[in-house]
Amino acid sequence: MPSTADGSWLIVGAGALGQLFAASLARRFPVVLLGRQAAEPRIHLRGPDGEALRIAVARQPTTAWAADRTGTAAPTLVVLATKSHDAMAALNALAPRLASATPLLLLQNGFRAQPAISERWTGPVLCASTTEAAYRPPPGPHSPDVVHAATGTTWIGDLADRHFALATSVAHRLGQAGIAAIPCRDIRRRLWHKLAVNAVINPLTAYHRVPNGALARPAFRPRVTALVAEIERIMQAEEVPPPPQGWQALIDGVIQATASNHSSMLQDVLANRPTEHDAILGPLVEASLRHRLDTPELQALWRAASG
Ligand code: KPL
Repeated sequence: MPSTADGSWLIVGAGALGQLFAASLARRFPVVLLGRQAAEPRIHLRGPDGEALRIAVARQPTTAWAADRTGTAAPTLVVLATKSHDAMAALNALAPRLASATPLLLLQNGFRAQPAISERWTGPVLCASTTEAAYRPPPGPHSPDVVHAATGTTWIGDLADRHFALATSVAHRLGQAGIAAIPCRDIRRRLWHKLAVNAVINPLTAYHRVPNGALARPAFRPRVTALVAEIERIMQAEEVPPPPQGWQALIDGVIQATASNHSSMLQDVLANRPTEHDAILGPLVEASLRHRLDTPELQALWRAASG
């Protein structure tokens, strides 16, 4: 079983996070970034202090890489940075060219791709929960490809806690590339905590087309607190330990800290892209049904998001 993250990494998905990871890693390590389309072999990144960086990155369309039979070296790790609903199809397209023990690192939101891919893939599957903030600005003559709005922390572990040495090695390489990363043994808890935050902020901001901070306004408070109370009961039933400050304070803290952000779901809605509502709300809706919990606010959000 591989336990190091040496060698060349393949990053799949040229969204904000995929480009941020690729640009950061490419300055020190061999990396190839795959996206839907052919693209210039460089990423124009605006850093958190406003600095403009142009970083050389090897890039290819995913389909071209998958079809290449010329025997280019297989990657030692694949970072899946697609949207949650595209992750399994991306892996299936690449699988014939990957060694069956190739480790994966999943960067998806929610809790859909993580259990499904952990079950399907033959090699180790690491999951990440990150607070790195990055977005793709609207295209323009001087627009960067990606804006790294704020640095954060990336937690890495696998759902069965079987690959801590590998998680440590991957976190180490990310740290060397300037992405602060910490291996952990409780990634499921961390993913569910992030899911709770996203389940409140993303659908409400996307539905009402408001920035995250609007959810602190009196008009939204009754809905936010009712939703948090439902999520708290689901988490208890699922035996997900609460955050030390409590669920309401956790979620209000993120609303405040990201007040001027457009949530990723609002960005998807505004850009007419499919949203991640299934990956974010689906696991909570299913858990509430499993435990026979009455969750009217969650059900209403689910209906609005799926409709
Ligand atoms: O992760 C986020 C997202 O938009 O997906 C939050 C934390 C809500 C920040 O916008």
